[in-house]
Amino acid sequence: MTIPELTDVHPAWLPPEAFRAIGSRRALVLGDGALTGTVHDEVAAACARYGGSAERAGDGPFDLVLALTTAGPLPQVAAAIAAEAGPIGEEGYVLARRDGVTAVLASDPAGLLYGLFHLVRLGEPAFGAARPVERHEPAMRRRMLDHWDNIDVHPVMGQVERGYAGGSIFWRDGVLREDLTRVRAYGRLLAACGINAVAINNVNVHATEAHLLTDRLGEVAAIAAELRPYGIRVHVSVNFASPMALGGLPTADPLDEDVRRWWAATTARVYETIPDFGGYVVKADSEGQPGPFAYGRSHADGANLLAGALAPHGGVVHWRAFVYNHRQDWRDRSTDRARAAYDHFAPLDGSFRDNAILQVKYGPMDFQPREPVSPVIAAMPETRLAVEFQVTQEYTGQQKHVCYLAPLWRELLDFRPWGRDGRDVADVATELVAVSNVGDDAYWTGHPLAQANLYAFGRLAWDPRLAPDTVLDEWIDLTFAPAAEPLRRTLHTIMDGSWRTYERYTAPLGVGFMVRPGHHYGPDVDGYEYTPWGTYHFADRDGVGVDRTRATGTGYTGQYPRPWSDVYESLEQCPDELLLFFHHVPYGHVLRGGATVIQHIYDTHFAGADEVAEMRTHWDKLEGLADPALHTRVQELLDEQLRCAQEWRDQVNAYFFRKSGVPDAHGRRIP
Ligand code: GCV
Repeated sequence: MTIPELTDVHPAWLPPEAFRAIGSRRALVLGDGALTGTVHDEVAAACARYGGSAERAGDGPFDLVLALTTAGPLPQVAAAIAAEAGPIGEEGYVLARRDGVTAVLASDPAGLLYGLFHLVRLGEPAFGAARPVERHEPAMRRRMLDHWDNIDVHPVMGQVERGYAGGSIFWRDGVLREDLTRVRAYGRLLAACGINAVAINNVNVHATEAHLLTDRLGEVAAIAAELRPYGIRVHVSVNFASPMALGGLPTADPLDEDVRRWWAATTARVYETIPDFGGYVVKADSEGQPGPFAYGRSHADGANLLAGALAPHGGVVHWRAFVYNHRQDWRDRSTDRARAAYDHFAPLDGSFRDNAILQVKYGPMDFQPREPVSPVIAAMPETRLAVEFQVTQEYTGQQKHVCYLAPLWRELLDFRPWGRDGRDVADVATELVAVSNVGDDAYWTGHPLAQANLYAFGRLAWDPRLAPDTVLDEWIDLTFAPAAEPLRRTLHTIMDGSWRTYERYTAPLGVGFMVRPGHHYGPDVDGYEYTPWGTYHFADRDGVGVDRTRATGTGYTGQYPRPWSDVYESLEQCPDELLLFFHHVPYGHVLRGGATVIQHIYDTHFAGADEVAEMRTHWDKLEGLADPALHTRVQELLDEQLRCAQEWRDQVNAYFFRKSGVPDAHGRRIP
């Protein structure tokens, strides 16, 4: 296989330079299987560039051995390391260096591939001093990206729903792209950060895309062929009403025998074409998508129908828990969108088949920069759970703003629903899924620095205990290899705290939204206030926030186990950053941090916009240290981020000043 090299696309975290250390070695790659072949081809390509050699057999001497433990006979050093390491788990690998030989060993070829990319991350230090045996195994068995790509260009959403990096890398002008080299290069980038599954189309499955399941299956197979050499399985979003739309049946009732037979036969055909097909993703009874409610059936009935069709082939269904009433009456204060997923799904715990995975957004609302962790995560001990993140920055600056999301994700993964001594979200989830931020843009992600979010998602799905700044360091070292120190320092200065900066200049204290309706970019404090979408802040002249308490509000706090049900219920204990998510308070309410709510709003909005101005100054100083085109692109985007942050600052401050009449304690200008 030729290693994909693209001249018109930024190499992201795999520039040729990242392979220098490996490419100058005498390497042996041992073992069978297609992925072992990929490992060999990667090493051989690096060696062709940097003067090393890559063998598949021979006596050596070798200074790098990448081998399956089942391959024989292993060189002596590798055999000794294998004996010391003992059994190695699925997709895992061990790494050690002794007697001048660096060895990566795995029991399956996928592990070898991940081990190779670990060597790439280490670079020259992998070939320096002796290293004891290190074991690496993924925390999550599936580490998946969902693409919200359409085949056709949607009149409102464009081609990629909530995509900020151009068109789809899969389709163009309504047909599969002729040259899929970029898809293969994408697979390579994903494998290098640990991703092993991709759902290729939007969860809102429109008429054209529904056909990927049947007469356009060849396109799925072609994409799968590009991703397979990098260990990535392809999944497809399906429309629950497919038996009617594609099969001509009068119903899509999950308990109907003909419907069952249709899904079984259709799924069997999928597997005849793509034997390693991953499975289906379903958004049902949500934002206009069809689902089991139409037939008076439950979501377990719906999910189990598809799980049943997939089970004989080893596939899985990802069934999304994002189910709520998007036609709510804003006058009705008793309906609370935040409650919806728990109310629908918690009673169904234990009734899903083994190969049905409930995919839950990290928060109860919708990918806001600050939300409490979804209570569904603690409520379904008998159900396999995937937690869903949003790498695409729908609500976090749309890849025009720098917003490094790993610190947010780490907070979510570290959250302990049962309190200090209980398990955390990373322990409870069996999988992590995220909406991809990639398109046909020359930097993959629109904003060049948004690449770091994609990289960090993969790394955290592999190891949720990694520190965000360590992951950022990895990304910097690979992407800007070799990274000059001022560049590294400045990127940290700009990116480490960028999510908190974004939070400061947008909706305050966890209340969320306040974005322009529809496209969700930029401020509009009342944009959603009198709409059916269920995303309100209830600001009036006296106060702001949503009362979700049991005592006087919607009762949402009761969906959490102790201690959080009590902590969130209590005005005194509720964390400041979530105060307005849980409570409606007067503007003069004093936060745990000491400021009043209104003064906090003013202070954070002034501070957030100032921080963006500082980012801009820091970035300017890098001229000459980063690639000129990349430097200019980031500079232009920082101009836009600054403009937008100032707009947020002024709108939010002016809005609350006008509502409350309370002046800023520091006398700053509020328009
Ligand atoms: C794909 C939000 C987004 C929608 C998205 C939906 C979902 O509402 O704005 O574009 O639909 O989430 O996650 O299904």
